[in-house]
Amino acid sequence: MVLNEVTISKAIISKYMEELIDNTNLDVAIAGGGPSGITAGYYLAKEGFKVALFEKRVSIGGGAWGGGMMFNKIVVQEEGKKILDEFDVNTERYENNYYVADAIEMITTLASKACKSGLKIFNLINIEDIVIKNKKISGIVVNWTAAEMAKIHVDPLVIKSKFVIDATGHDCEVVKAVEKKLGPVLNTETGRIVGEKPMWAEKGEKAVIKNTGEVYPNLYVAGMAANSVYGSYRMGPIFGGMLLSGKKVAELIRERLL
Ligand code: 48H
Ligand code: FE2
Repeated sequence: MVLNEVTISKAIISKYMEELIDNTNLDVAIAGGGPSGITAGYYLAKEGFKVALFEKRVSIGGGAWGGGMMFNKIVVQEEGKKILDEFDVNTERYENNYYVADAIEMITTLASKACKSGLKIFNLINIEDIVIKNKKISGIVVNWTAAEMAKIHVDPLVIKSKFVIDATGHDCEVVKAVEKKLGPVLNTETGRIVGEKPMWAEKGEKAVIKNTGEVYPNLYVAGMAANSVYGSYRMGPIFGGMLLSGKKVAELIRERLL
């Protein structure tokens, strides 16, 4: 077979464009491909909803790749282990209720299962703003990460979505965009982003589940972003809360979509 470089280029361009167009009208748009975003995407896609995840970096996995201080292991507790079991990620018991997993195995397995369940992942795309109509979120505003990095003024495109999940981690970028544009309209104590508290693993892990929810009409927050928005503690490299938060947000949105 004689390989034609132009055919290879055309295959990539046409397939990508086809999928991008197919994902311009979504049930759920997920901002951020860390463990909470991927988990949410997996459960929603498995239910048959039209869901796409947008990740600004080249690789998904967020803060999980480096484990704790670049020792690429993560810890989960009993409840978190149950989710890793569902995904078939190996865990090893460490003392009573602690389980250790390989960070690389966890991310690659979550990502693989999520893609196979029907989640469409777009990398290298930054969610820079949101669409708000009649005091409700109705879409996301996207642009190439490269455009943002190069600081070149290129106008973005819009993806329509019934629900949006901010799973952008510590920076809670989507919620930040809402606050910047509309002021104190959030479903928090102050109406604004309260800001993350220092390290307290036990409190942080409990809070992240509780904080997972709707922060503005049709905008949900999950994972570390939930603790930043509601002003709760950080928890360090224990990831059960991220997985459980991803599952919880999927369940909450599922109820709204049925
Ligand atoms: C598109 C974006 C944008 C944007 C950011 O940080 P993450 O891993 O987030 P979580 O919440 O799934 O997991 C948090 C965990 O990694 C962590 O940091 C923990 C447990 N910390 C505890 C502690 O004490 O520090 O992933 C977020 C992802 C990243 O991949 C970003 O690149 C991406 O979101 N992202 N994607 N558009 N505007 N902003
Ligand atoms: Fe972190």
